[in-house]
Amino acid sequence: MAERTERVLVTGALGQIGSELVQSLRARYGGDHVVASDMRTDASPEICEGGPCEKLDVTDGKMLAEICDRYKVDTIYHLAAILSGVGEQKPDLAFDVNMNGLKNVLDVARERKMHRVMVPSSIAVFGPTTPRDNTPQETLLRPTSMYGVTKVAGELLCDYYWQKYGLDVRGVRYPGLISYKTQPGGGTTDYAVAIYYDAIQHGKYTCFVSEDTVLPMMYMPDALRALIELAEAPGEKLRYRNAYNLAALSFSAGELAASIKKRMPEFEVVYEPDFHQAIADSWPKSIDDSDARADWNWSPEYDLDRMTDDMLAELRKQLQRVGVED
Ligand code: NAD
Ligand code: AKB
Repeated sequence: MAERTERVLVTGALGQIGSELVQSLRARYGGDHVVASDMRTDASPEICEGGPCEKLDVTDGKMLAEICDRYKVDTIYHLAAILSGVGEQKPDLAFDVNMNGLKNVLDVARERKMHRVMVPSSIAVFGPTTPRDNTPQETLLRPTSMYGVTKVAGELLCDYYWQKYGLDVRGVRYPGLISYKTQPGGGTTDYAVAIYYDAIQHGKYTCFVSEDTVLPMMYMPDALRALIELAEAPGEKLRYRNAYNLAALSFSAGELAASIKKRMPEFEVVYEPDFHQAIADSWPKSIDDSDARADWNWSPEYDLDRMTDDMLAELRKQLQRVGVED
């Protein structure tokens, strides 16, 4: 257990990242010290029996403040958001949740002089005019999706609260995240998760981006470790407050399919690109994360083969547990 006694609030805690991050934080700081919150109420027994759980819509600043006061929260991991796919279909909702929700979190933290706020950003901050290979930390940020627009504005807002009020805000630009515990919530990179589910459950998958689409990705254990390591890094070493480029894997949809096919030779994929393709085409293929490596010793552990072995084994167990697979 870490030395400092933290009192943490996780927003969007029932999502792809939150459902796993809550468990990691509770293992580290103690169950009672980590409040899981989401506007949804379908928390798994694992989440709601392991510590406090609250229904919280982050666009409701009053409720957010009330929960922070009740639990004496001093650190927020702000994960509540609308991702790129849903954001293109519901741009007003994406703007409201991603901008007003973030502003509420930053204001509540500043007013209470909280210890720290962690806010994940995304490769969605980049756009078609950004260099697509080995994308640098500091570069053009002119995204074409509503999600990307809110992520750039969110990064700037976090910088502002750090510079103007000294609020200790930290963040990473996550690539697409691949995991087996909770399905992703409506992003462009969701195909890289769905392909594993469909390989096991149906032996075939219809992919919504083309075979040659290359995007940066990361396996969830690396993603969780990155956020916690950054949160615990000495502040004086951090040159960027929101947010650090992070890299782990870069592969095409075809290469991902091939890594599954190597282990399941009967597996078939067809490619039927839809509206997600334009978003994917506006994002980088690979990321330069040398600043994260230099400032807080970031280093990923999983390559594509190791991730595929783990995903297939863990997902099979998971699906058997819930009775979907024999
Ligand atoms: P997700 O969609 O899986 O989960 C988001 C959660 O937020 C959901 O449980 C949803 O119910 C909740 N939510 C939505 N609106 C809310 C509101 N108004 N109030 C409270 N809760 C609300 O998302 P995720 O993948 O867990 O992403 C978490 C963060 O990480 C987001 O900021 C996202 O932009 C960022 N990120 C994720 C990825 C990825 O691949 N998963 C990649 C880059 C960045
Ligand atoms: C999405 O596809 O929207 C997310 C992301 C990369 O931010 N997975």
